[in-house]
Amino acid sequence: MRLTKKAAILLVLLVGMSFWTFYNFTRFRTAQQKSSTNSSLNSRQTPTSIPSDITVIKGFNYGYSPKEITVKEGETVRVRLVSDDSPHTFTISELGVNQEFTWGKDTDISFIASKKGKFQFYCTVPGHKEGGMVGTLTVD
Ligand SMILES: [Cu+2]
Repeated sequence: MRLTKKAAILLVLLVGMSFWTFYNFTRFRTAQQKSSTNSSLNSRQTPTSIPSDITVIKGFNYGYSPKEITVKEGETVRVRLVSDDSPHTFTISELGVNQEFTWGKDTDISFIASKKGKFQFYCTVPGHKEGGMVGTLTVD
């Protein structure tokens, strides 16, 4: 009877210790996982990332990609102009936009879509517009 009691106490102690060890191990693992999640979050925020409200437009001989953009009236339109090759311009006569951009020098511009309508954007470099370097900005 006394022996059984001793054995029971011993058993409770053993089980308790096992749980304690397992609990600490789990806590340690969780902390490790948390810190690795944080560091991967930080590395994702690179300074070269493009803000989501900037539309990237590529200019090439002879066209734009994309060649159709739709915005809301009154919106501030932010565009990053990227040239694949030679100098080009991004020009919208009706909205007073005329920006030159060239290879290796991405150029950010912003303008207000002040009136509704469909406006042609084009390149003023001689021969480019005629070659097909045109696009359409739709203001709803
Ligand atoms: Cu051009």
